[in-house]
Amino acid sequence: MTTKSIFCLACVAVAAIGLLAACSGGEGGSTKNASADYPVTKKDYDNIVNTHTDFYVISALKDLDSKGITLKGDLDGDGKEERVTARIGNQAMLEIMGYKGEYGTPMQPVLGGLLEEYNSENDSTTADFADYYVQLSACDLDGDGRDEVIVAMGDKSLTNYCAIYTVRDADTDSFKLVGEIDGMTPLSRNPFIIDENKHVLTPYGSQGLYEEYIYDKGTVFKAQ
Ligand SMILES: [Ca+2]
Ligand SMILES: [Ca+2]
Repeated sequence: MTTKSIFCLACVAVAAIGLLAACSGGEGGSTKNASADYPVTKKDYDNIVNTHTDFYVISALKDLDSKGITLKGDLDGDGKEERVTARIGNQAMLEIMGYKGEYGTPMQPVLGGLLEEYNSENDSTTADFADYYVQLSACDLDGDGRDEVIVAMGDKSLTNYCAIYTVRDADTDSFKLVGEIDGMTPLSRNPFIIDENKHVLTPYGSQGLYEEYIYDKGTVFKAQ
């Protein structure tokens, strides 16, 4: 296991925020409000994924309904809005969909089996998922001007996963899964932090340890 040590977890967050040119793609989404000097707020420590921007939506699984949550904005910079939704659909199944143009693409992240387990239990109020959340975020991880979509699910504590999708230049199968990351236990802070290099950090423990993942050339890999 490759790990990197720094002085403290808070230092990671503060340094990342200080150096960060905030994640941003195109314009036009009503939820998109990226800022280069995004202030440190309690909210930064209350998400599964911290992109240091307001460009995310999150909901407790028990609060999701048929309308669900939607992340919308021009993710690929073509001037048109894309949407990603997480909602409770038919037969109480949690559905995650990406929409580009007129077409929708089912997004079926593995998420350590969480999504499958949730849908097999078929009951959003089950005690097993009482403290679980789903979060949709977007950030340009490889600097090509197109946002990647990050679908995350977890309890912000022991069990957290995120799946990374690219937005393809096509109306069908527009959202392609390129990698998944198992989050660590960050002691009440974010399981995943996007740093100033747009790498995904997964902090764990109390000694400032984290693992670092990079998305580049169409794949997600662990930094050496
Ligand atoms: Ca677009
Ligand atoms: Ca990108």
